[in-house]
Amino acid sequence: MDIRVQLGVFAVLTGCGRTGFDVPVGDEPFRDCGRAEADFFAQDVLGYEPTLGGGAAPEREDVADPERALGAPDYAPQRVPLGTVSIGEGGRIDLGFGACAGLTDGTAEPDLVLYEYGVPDHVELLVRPDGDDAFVSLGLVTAAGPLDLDGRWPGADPLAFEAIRIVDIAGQGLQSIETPGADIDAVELFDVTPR
Ligand SMILES: [Ca+2]
Ligand SMILES: [Ca+2]
Repeated sequence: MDIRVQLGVFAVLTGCGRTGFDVPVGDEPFRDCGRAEADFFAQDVLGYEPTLGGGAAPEREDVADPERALGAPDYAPQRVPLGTVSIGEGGRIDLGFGACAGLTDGTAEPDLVLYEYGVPDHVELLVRPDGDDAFVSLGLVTAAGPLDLDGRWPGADPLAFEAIRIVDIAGQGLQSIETPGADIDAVELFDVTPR
């Protein structure tokens, strides 16, 4: 190769400039999973079936809105909307995390918090591992407070999960026709990873 051609090739290569890591993305700051507070809370309603267990749908309109389970906890007892969604006697709700998946820490420390209003109900908690189609049951939990998932997960730790399913156990907890089943305010993740 002629020296001038070699220099030309070198100039073209170095003229490429920025690598893929620092190419500007418009005026918006580059945002991936885990930078915003919202990434650590449920972001999408994937399913809501309050009558699945054969019970009636909630009588209060505001608690029949599954989006009340999204974002940071905002339950307020004297307000309409209350800030919670009632999942119905034996009903269920499926929630996703946008561009994120929840990530367990591989130890017995908590990985997730279920925020529930009022008397703690028992629910079945299921997770859908990242990239899978099916939910896997992690057993019965009390639907209030921090939960370790690793001790309940039959597979290898840590677990990345893209969605959770909360199923109410009928016939227990405070039974009300206005707000039947577990009353979910929010779901918070301790750690996340991009899906
Ligand atoms: Ca854990
Ligand atoms: Ca809420």
